[in-house]
Amino acid sequence: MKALLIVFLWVTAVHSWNSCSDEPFCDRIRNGPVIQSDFVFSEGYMVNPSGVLSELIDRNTNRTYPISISAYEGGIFRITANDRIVPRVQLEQVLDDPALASITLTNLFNGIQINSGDSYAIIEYSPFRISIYKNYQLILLINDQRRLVYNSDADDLSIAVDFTFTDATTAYGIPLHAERFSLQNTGPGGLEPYRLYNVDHCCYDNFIQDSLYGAEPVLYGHSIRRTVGVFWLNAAQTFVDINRIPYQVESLFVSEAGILDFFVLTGPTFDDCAIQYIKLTGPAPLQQYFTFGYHQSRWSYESQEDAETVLRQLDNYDFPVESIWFDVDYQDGARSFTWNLTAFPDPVGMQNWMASTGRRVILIIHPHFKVEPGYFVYDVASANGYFVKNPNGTDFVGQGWPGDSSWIDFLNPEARAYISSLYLKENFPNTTDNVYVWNDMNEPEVFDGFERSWPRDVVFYNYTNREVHNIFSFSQVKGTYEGLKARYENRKRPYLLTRSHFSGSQRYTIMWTGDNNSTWSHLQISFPMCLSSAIGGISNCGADIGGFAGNLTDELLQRWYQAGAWIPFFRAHSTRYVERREPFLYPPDVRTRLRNAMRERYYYLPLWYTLFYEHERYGRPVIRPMVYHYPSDINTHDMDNQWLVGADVLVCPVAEEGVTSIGVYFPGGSSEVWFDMTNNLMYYGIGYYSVPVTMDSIPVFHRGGSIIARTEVHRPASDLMHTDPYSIYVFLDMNYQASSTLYIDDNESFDYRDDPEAIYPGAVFTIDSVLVYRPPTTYKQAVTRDGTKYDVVYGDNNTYAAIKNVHIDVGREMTIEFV
Ligand code: NBV
Repeated sequence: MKALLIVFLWVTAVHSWNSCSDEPFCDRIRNGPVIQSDFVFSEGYMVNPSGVLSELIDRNTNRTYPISISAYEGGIFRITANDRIVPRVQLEQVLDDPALASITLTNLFNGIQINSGDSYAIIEYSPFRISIYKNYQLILLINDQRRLVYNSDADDLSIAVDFTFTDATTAYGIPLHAERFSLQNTGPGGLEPYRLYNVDHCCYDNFIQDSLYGAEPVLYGHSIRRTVGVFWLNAAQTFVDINRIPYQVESLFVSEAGILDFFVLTGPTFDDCAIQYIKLTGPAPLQQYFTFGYHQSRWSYESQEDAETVLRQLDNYDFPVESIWFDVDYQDGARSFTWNLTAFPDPVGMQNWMASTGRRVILIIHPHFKVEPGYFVYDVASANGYFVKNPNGTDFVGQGWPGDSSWIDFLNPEARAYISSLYLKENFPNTTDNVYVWNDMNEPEVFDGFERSWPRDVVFYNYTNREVHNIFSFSQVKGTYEGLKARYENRKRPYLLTRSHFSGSQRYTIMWTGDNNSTWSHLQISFPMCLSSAIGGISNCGADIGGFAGNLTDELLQRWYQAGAWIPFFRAHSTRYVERREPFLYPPDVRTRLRNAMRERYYYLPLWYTLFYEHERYGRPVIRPMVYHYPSDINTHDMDNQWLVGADVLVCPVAEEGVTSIGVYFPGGSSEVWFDMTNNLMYYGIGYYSVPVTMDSIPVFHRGGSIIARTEVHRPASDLMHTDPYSIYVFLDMNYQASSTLYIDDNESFDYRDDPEAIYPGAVFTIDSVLVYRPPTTYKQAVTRDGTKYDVVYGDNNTYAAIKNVHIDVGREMTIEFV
């Protein structure tokens, strides 16, 4: 008998996160009737060496705003219009002191033209509009749709501008969202705009425009011909609409407060734009070598015994690891800068023991402090007015880990300096030289607030939360970084992880994508999230390996480790509410695969280190979407399920269950060849290809024309690898050429900045093998500069020619010639 069951489902959206329609300022500007504004750029301008100053006149209100248009080095324009009526925050501290460029000015019929290098801006007086040109091509229109809004009433400080990327078919950037790399169309009647307002948004859904933990308001428009960027320097709640129409991307930025202040990154390539953005907001300083290894975390390792057992077990089972992370439970009643000495009877002993094994201790520190007279931080902060305030001037109190809590006003330099000083060894009891930091819950988060956030009218040093919300964490991590630097008397590079971030945070910290779920979908979304973060200036990004919330299958965990090994920040972390999942807890076959994934990471530590060094020096992101290096190949434009580490390593993770093959896109056309060194296979730049996969690994390919130096001796931690030999793999391109850079230094100090050619006494750099892929079949010997000869052997159907088990010193100038 068949039964027909009809089920009606009513799904009511649980709407706990604000979107534009819930925010009156945005609803009015974006969803209300479009009122074309009427601004005029005054002809009475003044010229200076790098720009023009004038007045912007709102003809509807007759208010005037001082406006400047200036050029910065490297192809960047900045437009700033300030407010005379209501003093407003200017975010100069976010910038890394970018250098101004010189301009020349030409008068036009209804405006002026400002030239800088190969770019120029045409400013039309009335109606006010700016057109940006690069190499005589129009690339961006500002206020073309006359959506410019500048509200200057005490109860409404909102601003808005429309941008039209006149040569663009896709849009990227404005992290952090749980979204594909290529942004979706939003617009009235369609999706809500992307929101930038730092909030704790645990276990977020995917493919949404909701805001998450951090905000980098930089948007890129891209076509096969060019990339153009807009960096919206505003720390207030902001909504961004994207409208992809044929050959153009229209965008509307709406902010709740702040001045009108934005930069145009004129490109013309993706690479140029990313570098221009880093010129403005600064590169991430090179982290210590150990930071690129594997990190073990969980909320929480609740006792010293627990933590020590975890590390011992990792060692017993031969898993390499760099650090153990201590979540809130190490503290005494969630008071920052204290220890729970019952659960951790000998923190110093524990730290020293971990140091003796080459491992670091990472401690969580929150921005909220227990309201408790007698707690030393509370006493100092409350007596000196270091906490953020209610509008009536009293300390703002909300619920945090320790119950009633108040939050440090990190925008107040004195308050920030006080907290910085607490990181000094003498002020942080029971800590040793072996401590680094993790700043959590710094959106900031308050348990009893709407969206777990503060009221907008909480008062900072100078401004309200409404105006500076998104730079709270930026200001905190600046203080933490400075505190750690002082703690180590400048000897060691600080290491710091933050959950919340803003443009420029990369100068102080690395970040992670917050509380994700242990699902395939969250594994998949972690790739575009970190790729977007990378073009938003923070390359050192990672997602909790295995996912934070929920239990997961062994298969998903293995795939997560395999993929995570190719994302900069490689840390397993989970909530206390899920089963323990340290790698040694699994059956032998799973353990082997997890270990292999981790070892793969360690083989490539020299690559990660080199790329982050180059990032600091040149500004390029470290992980890159395919479109970054193949901008004119339209197939790459929406691609985010595979990515490039640097320019030369192509990673194609398996992020679906039960898969036996995956489609890999090999870019570059007939001039490129990609090498699979696990299976000794070559793929030409042929487009999509179905590559077989097993549970044992994920496909990774090396670009012909590159060289990779791997460290292949298995060690418990990276500290123990510093004198290990390099194995060199040379992947010849179609012209039988290859070149790359390997960067080496002392792994922890700042000395590399003083002398790029520094010699590190005692350092040993040797090579134990050289494999040349796609070799001519005529090689017989390899001869070093000093005349030593080694026999060449051919491997696997002549896929490579090699010298193996050699010991060649490369600590001085060296050549190895295959003849
Ligand atoms: O400190 C506990 C967690 C932490 O494990 C996680 O990584 C953070 O994203 N933390 C959030 C606070 C959770 C508050 C409910």
